[in-house]
This record gives sequence, structure tokens and C-alpha cells, in this order.
Amino acid sequence: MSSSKSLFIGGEWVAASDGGVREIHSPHDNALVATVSEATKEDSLRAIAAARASFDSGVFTSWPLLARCEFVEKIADLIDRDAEILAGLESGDTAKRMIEARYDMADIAATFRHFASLGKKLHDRTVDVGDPKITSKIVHEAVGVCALIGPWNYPLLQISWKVAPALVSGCSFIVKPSELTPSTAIHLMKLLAEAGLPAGVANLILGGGATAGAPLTEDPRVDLVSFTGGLVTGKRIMATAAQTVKKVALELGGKNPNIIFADADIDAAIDNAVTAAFLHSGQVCSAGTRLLVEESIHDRVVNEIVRRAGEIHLGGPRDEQAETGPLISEGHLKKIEEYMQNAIADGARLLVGGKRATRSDLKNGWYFEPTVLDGCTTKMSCVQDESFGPILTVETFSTKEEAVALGNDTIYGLSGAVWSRDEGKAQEVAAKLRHGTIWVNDYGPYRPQAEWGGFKASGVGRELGEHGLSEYLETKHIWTNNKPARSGWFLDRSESTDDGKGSTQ
Ligand code: TXE
Repeated sequence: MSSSKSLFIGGEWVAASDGGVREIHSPHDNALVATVSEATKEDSLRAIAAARASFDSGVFTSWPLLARCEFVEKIADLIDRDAEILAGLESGDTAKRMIEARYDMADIAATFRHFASLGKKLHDRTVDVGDPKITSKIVHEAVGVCALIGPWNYPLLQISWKVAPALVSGCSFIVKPSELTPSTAIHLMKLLAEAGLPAGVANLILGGGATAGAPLTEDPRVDLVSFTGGLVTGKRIMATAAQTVKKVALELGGKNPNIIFADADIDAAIDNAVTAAFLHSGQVCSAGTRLLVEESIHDRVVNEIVRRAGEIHLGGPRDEQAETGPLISEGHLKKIEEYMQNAIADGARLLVGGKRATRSDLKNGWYFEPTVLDGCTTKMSCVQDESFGPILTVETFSTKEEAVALGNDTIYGLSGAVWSRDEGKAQEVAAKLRHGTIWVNDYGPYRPQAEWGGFKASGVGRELGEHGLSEYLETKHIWTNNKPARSGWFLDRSESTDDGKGSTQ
């Protein structure tokens, strides 16, 4: 995908106002995969103006809710139709394996279908105010113009969690994917246009966060910012949005405890712990990066995880044997290397990995070996800070209470897991963990029908589920008096308005 006209503003494909472009290189071998427009601040402002004008014109909000839901179903069908193209584009930008990219596309179609079906159930509510002449109605309306800012790890999936509910609600929006992974968002805009979305409802801005993204969070014409990304950027966006009192929805990652008790199905727990930590090279907000293992089974569990980690086959999108791929960028790889140095300096014990991959066929890519660090404590930065890489830290506990305390000893609160054959104990621990999703005897699955999001510094609001639609809706109360009468609160001293019947009191 290469185009110097890859911004979508007001229904037109346009170049950046200064003609700027950005090259997208594969994280696997640094090969050029795309050249796309790099928006200026002026481009972002034009996209806001287009979204605002379309929203204020009512061109899309005037569609019946059912028609918008059917439109969203149509997008799901088009995603299914183009799944192979989309998976190829996603795999090109991220170097994730095609099999993973295909899973993502199936999840994206399911997300659109979920919100379409949820929208069909949306209804007004009547409130009984105890007075027969009053009709009191609660209605839902689109929140307005939304800035939808996405990350690079699941580029189209994360954007879809925002676009689908925005469409059902009738919002107009500006999508800004990560500057590292623009290709699938471009294709999504093509599908929206093909399906007949009115011009200006969906707009696409590509480019860096400070230049192209920040104006979307500053401008008073934007009503909501929905952001998925890192904590530092999330805090900045929340502070900026506060200046114009925008609504914000933030998904900011996690530091997720995976707790294994001695009475667990150890084989299943180990296998899932390996997947939880190293899937997509740990570039997953819900990655199980903190292993909390009961002391009595520490050696058995950790030795096996280390063996398995050392055998993981790294490789690019076309490597049939590859089990996971590279990190997204050289900058991210350098961050992981620094993170490792700090971990060792803090006293963590390196058991496997800990360095760039050395295989000659991977030398041009951003590959980091699956890594296990033992002897970790919550005082260490490697336990507190999100690495977003293939690094598993190991801590031990000896009581249920200690497991809970350790699992909650983090500023984050996105997800966690508990492994035990004792159902009562597992559910008690699940109830006490302050994280948005808890898996019991499992790790990682999610469904669009269930809410996703974090406690504490993992974010604000929820995506998916029912709540994921509410973020894009304003709630309005309409009170109708069917027999209007004077309020009679203040004494009426005007004789001229006196109808001769005296006071209403
Ligand atoms: O993300 P950023 P980065 C975490 C992970 C990673 C860290 C930093 O720990 O190492 O974040 O990653 C846009 N105004 N996650 O720097 O900066 C940016 O262009 C408006 C967790 O790549 O958060 C991109 O589109 N927008 C995570 C998006 O924000 C701005 C997924 C995310 O970029 C902006 C990814 C600004 N001022 C990383 N600055 C998760 N929660 O799943 C940047 N952006």
C-alpha cells in the first residue's frame, strides 16, 4: 500500500498539506512496506472541521438506529470479504504472523456484529414520576465528534473497538492509528466509503502523536477522545482533554499477575503461562508478565517455563515455523534492552533470553529472545513497569493472602489470572484482585460481548460489552408536561397578567 494521498478528510482522499510522507518498514527485516501521507496540524484541524460539519448537519444522526446497525453489519461482511487483504496489510506493518493477523480480522468482524446487535436493543426508557400528566423519557444520543487514537500492537482491532460503537451511536469521528501501523486503517476507510457512509462522518489522519494526534485532543470541537496506548501518553491526553472538558476513554496497558497455586492443573498452568507471556512477543496489554507462583512448586514450574521459552521459534510473517515475531520498532527494542539492564541492576536473576536474537536470518529485524527473570520483588522496576516485550518476571508466595497482596501491588489493574483446583479459593482470589478482567484456570480469552478495560492506572471507562457503546452516547432526559400550568412559585405582582382567577397557589 503506497499512496501520497492517504488522508481521508470530508469524503476525499488527500495528501498532507505540506506533501509530507512517511515510510513504513517491516519490523522483520526493515524492508519498505508502505509509503503514506504524514499529516500536519492543519490536516488534523481540517479533519476536525469535516467531522464537526457532518455531525452538526445531522447527515448521519438522522439515520434511524436500525439503519446504522445494518450499516455496521455490512462493514462486518466487508471485513470478512477482505479478510485476507487486511491480514496481509496488518502483517506487513507489524510483521505478525499471518495466522495471528487472520485471527484479528475474525475478531474485528465479530466486534462490528456485536455492536450492531447491541444497538438494535437500545431503547428509550420512561420514568414514572408519580404524576399522570407528566411524561418523563430517557433517550440516548450520539456524544458528537470523537477522536479515536490507536496503538500499533493490534492496530485494526483496537480501532474497531472504537469505530463500531461510534457508528452505531451516530457519531462523526477522526481515526488516528499509530504512525507505525497505518495500512489497515486506510483500508477500513475504503470499506466505510464503499458501504455508503456520508462524507465527513469518518475521517482518517495519519502521522505522529505530537503533530497529528495532539490537535485532536486540544480542539473544543471534539467531544470525546478514545485512546489506547501507553500510560505517559494517556496522562497527557487526559490533562489536555480537561482543558475543554472532553469525555475521555483510556486503555493504558497493564502489569498483569498470573497466580499459580500448588493445587492447580500444573501442566495447563505452565502452558498458558508461556502463551500469556510470549504471545506476540509480549506486545499485548493483558500479557501475563508477572508470574506469581506458590513457593512449593516454584522449581517445577519455573524450570519448565524456562525450557519452553528457550525453544520458542522466532520468525517473520512468512516463516512457517515461527511461533512469535519481532518487536514493533528499533526504538522499542532499545527500550526493552534498557529495561533488562535495570532489572539485572535491581537484582533480578536472568534464567533465559535477555538479549537480541542472534540468528543470522533475524539480524535486520527487531527480535528479542523470550526472557525469564527469577527472584523478582515488587520493589523492582521490572515488576512495576510495563515492558511490552517478551519478559516474564517470577515472584513467589506462600499464602492466599500474600498472593492477593502481590497481585494488587501495582499501579495498573487491567487483567490477571488464578490457577487452582479449589474453586472456592480461586473465586475468592478473583474477587479480591483489583483488575478489570480475571481469568480462572485460563489466560487470555475475551469476547466482544464482555466489557474490557482497567482499574486504577490501566484506564478510564470500558470498551466492548454494553459499556463500550455507552461511552459514545449522551443520555438525555426529556420531561413533558401534557397539561401545562403556571408554576406558581413566585408571587405574580403584575395586575396586567392577572387573569382574574387569582394566584395559582
Ligand atoms: O505508545 P503511545 P508508544 C504501552 C507500552 C509501550 C508504551 C509506549 O508499554 O511501550 O505504551 O508505546 C498517539 N496526543 N502501550 O510510545 O505514545 C500515537 O501516535 C495524541 C500499551 O508507541 O501511547 C499512537 O497513535 N496522540 C498499549 C498512540 O497515541 C498521541 C498499546 C499510542 O502511542 C500523542 C501500545 C499525543 N500527545 C503501547 N502522543 C495498550 N494499552 O495496549 C502519542 N499519540
